[in-house]
Amino acid sequence: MRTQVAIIGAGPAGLLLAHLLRLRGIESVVIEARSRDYVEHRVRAGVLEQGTVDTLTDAGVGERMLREGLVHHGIELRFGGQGHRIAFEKLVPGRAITVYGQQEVVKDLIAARLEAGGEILFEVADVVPEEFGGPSPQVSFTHEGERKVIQADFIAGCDGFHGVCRDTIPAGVLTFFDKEYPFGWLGVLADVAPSSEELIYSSNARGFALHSMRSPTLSRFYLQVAPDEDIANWPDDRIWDELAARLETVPGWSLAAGPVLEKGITAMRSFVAEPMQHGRLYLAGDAAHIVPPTGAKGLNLAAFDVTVLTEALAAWYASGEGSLLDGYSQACLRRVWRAQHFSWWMTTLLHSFGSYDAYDRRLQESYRDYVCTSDAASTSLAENYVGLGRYRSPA
Ligand code: RFL
Ligand code: PHB
Repeated sequence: MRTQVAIIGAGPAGLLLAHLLRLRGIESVVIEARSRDYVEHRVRAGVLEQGTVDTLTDAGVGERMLREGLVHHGIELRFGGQGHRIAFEKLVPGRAITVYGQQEVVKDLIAARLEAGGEILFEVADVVPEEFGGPSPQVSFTHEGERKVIQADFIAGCDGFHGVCRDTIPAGVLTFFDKEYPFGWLGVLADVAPSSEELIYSSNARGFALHSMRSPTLSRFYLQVAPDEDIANWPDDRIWDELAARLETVPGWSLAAGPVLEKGITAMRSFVAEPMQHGRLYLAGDAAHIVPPTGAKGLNLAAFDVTVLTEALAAWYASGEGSLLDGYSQACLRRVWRAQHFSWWMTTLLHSFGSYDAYDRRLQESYRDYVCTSDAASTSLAENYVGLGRYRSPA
């Protein structure tokens, strides 16, 4: 099999890259370890920045998102028995977020690719990116019981944090930056109308809770839990009791409960691999960097990486000009690090840390008070949350 770009991973990064490349007349083959059904039903992110919405819309895959996505002009923070709205329309006029499930983005991208006659090979195994140090990289893998090889000009490693691409880069080439947090998130999808029009990020002595949503009839929640927590310890009644205890902190507000459709626990981690490329292998999305979900940045960063990579590959195919490809990592990392800082900062602001002493807790309270009462501090939160335009390294 021969193609121009071999794309490993059919998450948002790999699928969007394949779609953007096709719009530029560049061929690719996407290979994915899981089944189509699995990737289309994996519940994950929900918040799209304006820039991500614009990218999907401009690429012709935003029609359902524009119809079904929920546009939000603010979020609520709840601390100390009070709610405080971060009003995007006032602090960052003209910018908003769209709440639309990641698996819906994935479904839309898969549908667009298959409709255009593009190829996605699902349920591949033993994937090995090879020869990317030279001009003729290839990817070998097993599909339908047969060993196969894709020969390509370039390999895009879009295989997520636990993928194989990053680890095939020779030792010593990459530098890793890593931080683990002393908690995880228990995520819950519930068949109940949201109790709030906007997202609520709430924190009290019991810990952090987030009320999000997927549609007018589906709610999404997260609870801070121990990093090694066993989901078996969280029967549905306990989840609703704990959500109520952490969210019903504002007088007169109550949480509606309903059937739990899905629940799972995710560890919280920050990670960056630098540079995001080696030879003709380019890492994009979670394969290169992850953030704790508190700032809702992971999917948005993945979308940004692949727009940069598309432009660089298009320039190379148009004229053989390689400077954008050489500068790919640098062009992405400035935004990556802004999102790293923002996600760490939101996480630190909103969670309970067992290691905190009385002094640390007073500092955290002071910062929460500042964010809720200073326009300068809440504008900083708002502009990072909605996403910083086309924030990238100067050429
Ligand atoms: P993905 O989505 O992990 O896709 C990688 C794909 O590669 C496949 N794969 C392989 N395929 C072939 N060969 C191999 N050897 C392979 N190994 C793996 C995998 O099966 C998979 O299909 O990475 P990608 O495309 O970079 O996308 C990144 C996003 O998924 C991620 O950053 C976000 O989900 C993070 N995130 C959020 N991001 C936001 O922007 N806004 C949010 O509101 C938000 N909330 C969240 C989140 C992530 C969460 N979890 C579960 C980690 C909330 C949560 C709870
Ligand atoms: C979600 O709806 O899944 C979601 C929203 C906001 C976050 C993280 C996840 O910060």
